[in-house]
Amino acid sequence: MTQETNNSAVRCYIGIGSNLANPLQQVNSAILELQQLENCQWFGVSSLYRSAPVGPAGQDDYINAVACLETNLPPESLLDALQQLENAHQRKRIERWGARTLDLDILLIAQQNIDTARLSVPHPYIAQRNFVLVPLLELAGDISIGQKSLKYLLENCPPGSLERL
Ligand code: A4P
Ligand code: MG
Repeated sequence: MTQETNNSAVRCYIGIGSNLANPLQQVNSAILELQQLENCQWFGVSSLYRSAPVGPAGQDDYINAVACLETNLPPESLLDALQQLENAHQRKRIERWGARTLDLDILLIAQQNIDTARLSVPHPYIAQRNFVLVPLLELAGDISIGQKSLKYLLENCPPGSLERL
């Protein structure tokens, strides 16, 4: 598929999550697939974490990680590419924050603020989730979101069970 691109590449952070159908395998294969994305240059991935579910009760624990890449895809084309990967993992959208085989969220695109019908960047819940902030800190210890450092956001984040694998 030919994709529209911009001239300059921007650094993006992608949240990876799974709590269905062998989550560890889902996340590991998503990491390989992200490395193959067209028009994207791979910069690496955090450790993997096991985290308690946020959302409807009765779900299994999640495996979470954060990946870093640079791309010259426009933001909504990057979202399209990530949603294609989710669909390839038989992702079913049944309930908000419900169990899923694979969730790929755009956490940050450089310092951009995006608010369209399909896309909010920075990801709206980034500051409430230690399973996002802790792996992000591994990759980008010195970045700020808005005016706040990652370390500050983490100190003020609601606690949640998180285990590095
Ligand atoms: N969308 C808007 N902004 C973005 C963005 N920055 N990145 C839109 C990706 N998508 C974005 O997403 C719904 C719509 O959000 C998309 O069609 C896109 O246009 P979805 O993935 O279909 O639904 P969702 O994931 O259930 O909704 P939402 O609000 O994105 O949920 P989250 O924030 O992804 O939370 N607990 C643990 N421990 N670990 C987890 O990873 N994840 C969730 C999902 C809940 N609880 C969790 C975890
Ligand atoms: Mg999502």
